Amino acid sequence: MYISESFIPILKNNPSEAKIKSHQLMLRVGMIKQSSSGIYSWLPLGLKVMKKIEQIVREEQNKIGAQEILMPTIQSSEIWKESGRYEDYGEEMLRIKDRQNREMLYGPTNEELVTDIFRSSVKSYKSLPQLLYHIQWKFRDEIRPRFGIMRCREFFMKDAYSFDINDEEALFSYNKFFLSYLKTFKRLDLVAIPMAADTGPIGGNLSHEFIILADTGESKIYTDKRIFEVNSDGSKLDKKSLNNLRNKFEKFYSVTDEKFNKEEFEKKVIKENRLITKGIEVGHIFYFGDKYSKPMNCSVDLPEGKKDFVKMGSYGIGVSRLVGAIIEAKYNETEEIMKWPISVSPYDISIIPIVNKNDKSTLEKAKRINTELEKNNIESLIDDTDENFSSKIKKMNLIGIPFQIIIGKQIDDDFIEFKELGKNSKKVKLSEIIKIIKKQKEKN
Ligand code: 5CA
Repeated sequence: MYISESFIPILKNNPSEAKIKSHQLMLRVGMIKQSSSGIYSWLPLGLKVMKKIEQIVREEQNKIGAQEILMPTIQSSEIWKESGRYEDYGEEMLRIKDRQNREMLYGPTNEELVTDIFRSSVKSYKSLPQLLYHIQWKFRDEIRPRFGIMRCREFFMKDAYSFDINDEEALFSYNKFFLSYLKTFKRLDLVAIPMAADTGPIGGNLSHEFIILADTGESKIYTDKRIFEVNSDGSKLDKKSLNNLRNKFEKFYSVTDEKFNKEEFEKKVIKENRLITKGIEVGHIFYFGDKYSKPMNCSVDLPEGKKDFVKMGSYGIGVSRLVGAIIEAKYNETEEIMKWPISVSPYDISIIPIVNKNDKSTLEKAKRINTELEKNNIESLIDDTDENFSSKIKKMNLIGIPFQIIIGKQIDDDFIEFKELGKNSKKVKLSEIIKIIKKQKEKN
């Protein structure tokens, strides 16, 4: 993509309304534009990042056998009255009336809707388990939308729902999501720690929040530092491996605010290992048994002939929130550099030719390089404007594409100036650059 043809509305200065880095940067480089309080449009650069995150989330859901569906954003109040949540949900729910005066709402979450879909067709235990997920917009009329897309009103979420015959099978499903979350966040180059959490309006008694550490996070956490060393490598999708995996994490005290108990913390964690800090909740999983299936009469025939309500869980990832969370985690305060992980970077590499009005040879070279990169599925952003070199570099540093090619006046066809953000530049062959980038991309 050539900058001269792109829609990347960069602002000259940091917008004053933005309090945290991710919000500042996303507005500054034109990733998002606020349309009203807590409601944003996603512009090309921001949408590219979000789509890449979405695709990684999708692939990891598919790997555990979950199937994608798409539900409407507007729901009928009927099913919410059945579950008993229509009144309970309170003012966070955006309620609407249609022209027949029917009560509708913009879905803040979809437990009821998916239970209704499930109960209308599944009647026997033989069809279980089922894992269904969707990735789409949700709306919560947050009392205090803030930090840009981190806590907004309309946001993009992956939500999944599991249906099982009994507690044991349901916990197996829960653990599959537990593992898939660890893998998803790893591919996003994030360290997200599962922490025992409160269930809030979703309900149930087993729940983990996946938290990444960040001073600007809204969740207060109390943990045993050693939990950061636990890893999920090699874990398989069978009951035993998954149980072991959860045990490995749960050995270490690690909770969010609502679950914190001072006495327990001090008893279980020696002083040197205590960490009290802040983090961003990027995912949340729940097991709630028959909380919805019972009032909504969603049951299946059991092998012995009896009927029972299906056992359900739900599993969310804040896809749009992750765009901001990655910036919070990856922004280097001292060097003032944002470097996107290659797996979600809007472009793989930027090409910065020093363009002179009378001499376009550097631009010609940029085009030749781009053609070669394209052949190797490497996507570049080329600054073909005639701005001066230092403002071009500033712009690209701000956007945070992890690699740069700089084409100066002395054109050498064999060796190219190549730079990884935050490191020194070096002269290398194009074939070498292609190798480096491909290798990084393959890691994902
Ligand atoms: N149905 C359940 C399944 S997990 C659910 O809705 N859970 S949730 O309320 O915890 O939301 C899931 C994820 O969505 C959160 O972990 C968070 O990453 C994201 N999220 C929630 N509220 C907002 C918001 N106001 N703005 C941006 N992201 C949000």
